[in-house]
Parts: sequence; C-alpha cells; structure tokens
Amino acid sequence: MNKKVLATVIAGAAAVMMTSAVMAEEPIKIGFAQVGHESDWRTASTKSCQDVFSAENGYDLSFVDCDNDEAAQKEAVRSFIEQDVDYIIIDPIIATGWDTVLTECDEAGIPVIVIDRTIDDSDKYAAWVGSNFKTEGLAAGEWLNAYATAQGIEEINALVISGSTGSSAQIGRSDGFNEVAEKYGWNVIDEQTGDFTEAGGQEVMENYCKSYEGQFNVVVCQNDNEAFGAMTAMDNAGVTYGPGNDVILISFDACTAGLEDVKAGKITADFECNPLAAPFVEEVIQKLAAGEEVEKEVYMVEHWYALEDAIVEFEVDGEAQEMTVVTDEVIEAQY
Ligand code: GYE
Repeated sequence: MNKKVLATVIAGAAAVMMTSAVMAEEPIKIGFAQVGHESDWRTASTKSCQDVFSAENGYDLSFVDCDNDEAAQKEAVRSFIEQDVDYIIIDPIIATGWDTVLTECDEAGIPVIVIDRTIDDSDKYAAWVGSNFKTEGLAAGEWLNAYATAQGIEEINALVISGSTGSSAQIGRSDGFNEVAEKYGWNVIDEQTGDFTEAGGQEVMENYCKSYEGQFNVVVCQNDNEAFGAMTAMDNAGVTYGPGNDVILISFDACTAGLEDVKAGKITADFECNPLAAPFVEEVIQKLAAGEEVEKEVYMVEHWYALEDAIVEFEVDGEAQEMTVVTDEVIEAQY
C-alpha cells in the first residue's frame, strides 16, 4: 500500500470511528413539566416541544402533563432531579412558590429553562423564553379604545373572563387591560376566572348573562378557548357579538380556531400569544451545552388580528402597533 492509499484508508477509518462516536453519543436528557392540556395554545406548545426534542434530534424527553396541579408540577421537577436529566424545562402553572425547588435543581447542577409563563419569585434558572403578557393586555385595551372611538361608542362596560388565577399570563393580561381601562375611565363590571378552558368560559359567561343582562358591551376572554365557551353562552342567552353586534368580543392566543372565528365575524379582535418557543429553547440548550453565555430573557414575536373593519391605529407605550387582517392564508399559516 503506498502512502497516499494508506492515508486515505486511515482517514476513512477515522471517519467511520467518528461517525459511530457521534451515533453512540448519549441523547440529551430533558424533563419538561408542562402546565396541562387546557387549551389549543397548550396543545400547540406541547407539540412544538415534542417535535423539537425528539429522539431523531438526539433527545430523550420525559414529558409530564401536570394537569394544572401546582403540587404535581413541583413533584414532576423533583422526579427529573432523581432521574438526573441534563436539563429541566418548566412552564410554571403559577408565578410564585418556586425558589425551594429551583434551589434543589441548582444544587443538583441541572440547568432550568423556564418557558412561556414566568417565575416571579426566584431567579435560579438559566433562561426564560416566552411572551410579554402585559403588552398583550395593553394592546387589547388600546385597540379597544381606538376601535370604540372609530365606531362612535362612548361608553365601555366590560366583562372579563380571566385565565388561571396567579398564572403570569393572567396577571399580565389583567394588569395591561386594567391599566388602559383606568386611563380611559371604563367600567370593568366584573372579572372572574374561566381557568383558560372552554367549559370555564361558558360557565362564567352564563352567570354574566344572568347577572348583567343588558349592561355590557365588551367581553374580554383571556384565551380563545374561553371565548369559544363564552360564545356558546351568549348564543343561548340571545346576545350577539362580533363587529357590528351587541358585544365587542376580544380574545387572546389567536390559534387557528380563534382566527377562524375572527374571519367569521365572531371574535372582533384576537391578540396573539406565540406558543412555538421550543426552537428557541433548543438554542439556549445548545449554548449551555457549549459553555456559552445565554440571554436570560427571550421574547416571542406576536401579532394582533382582526377583520379589515376592525383594523385601527393605536400605540402601546408610545410604539405604533401593526395589525394583521385575517385571511384564509393567515389562518392556514397559523398553529
Ligand atoms: O394563553 C392559554 C393557555 O400560558 C400563555 O395558557 C399561556 C396560556 C394561554 O392555557 O391558552
């Protein structure tokens, strides 16, 4: 064998060894403590994580659906510590009560990435990827002000169906909307939780229709599924909603089914919350694995949706907001 051939053989053998070394590399173990399965948004979030952290992509994902149970979520995180996973992803059901369990993760040397909702009473995590819920609430409020002005509606009497109490998504959306309501002197008649579910939204709206018959012209649902339930309740009570009807119906999330209801003239405006955070979480994990610095907060990009007639100009914190007209193509491209 001449030198050149020998070199080629050695290089080939090295390549084979390298390939098998890569192949034999242990998958990255990830534990994900998901909130539950309460909404379309949640389904999209879960799917996004399962797609990104798949076996094909080199991951071994332990997925726990915590069914909106805070204690079960802490237990899931502790079980991940016991399993000695490489990374823990938490979508915190509520924003507080996290410091002890995050300290345990820290002591076990397992980096935590918080996704979607925030943890507000501990900073013992590597990074957070999610949305600015207060901005979503402010946008809904400022849109409502501009839309009502354009429609010549002088008085706002609003009913709010809020999300799961104590979740940062609920806190942010309520804070943002209430701030605007106070600024313009609106009457927020009531705010009760529908727990981010369709059944919850329907139940709250049934009570609202009985208690406040004829007294409201705005209904704010903090997610699409609550809006679906609220629509059923309003249908049964003979209350009409959507552009040009009795009630201006505002929703958050803007998942496919929500946008379909905007297109059908039922939801007047829908404020997106983008659930596709997993690719950004993967970037964080890759950086951590490479020993690189990561950004502590990564914000998702989101859009505000309506039909042409409900597209108005408004600002949030001095920044002009763009709105997107819902078309079939827009719906098709949505999760
Ligand atoms: O809006 C709702 C889901 O945490 C942002 O949770 C998320 C919220 C979302 O159940 O649909």
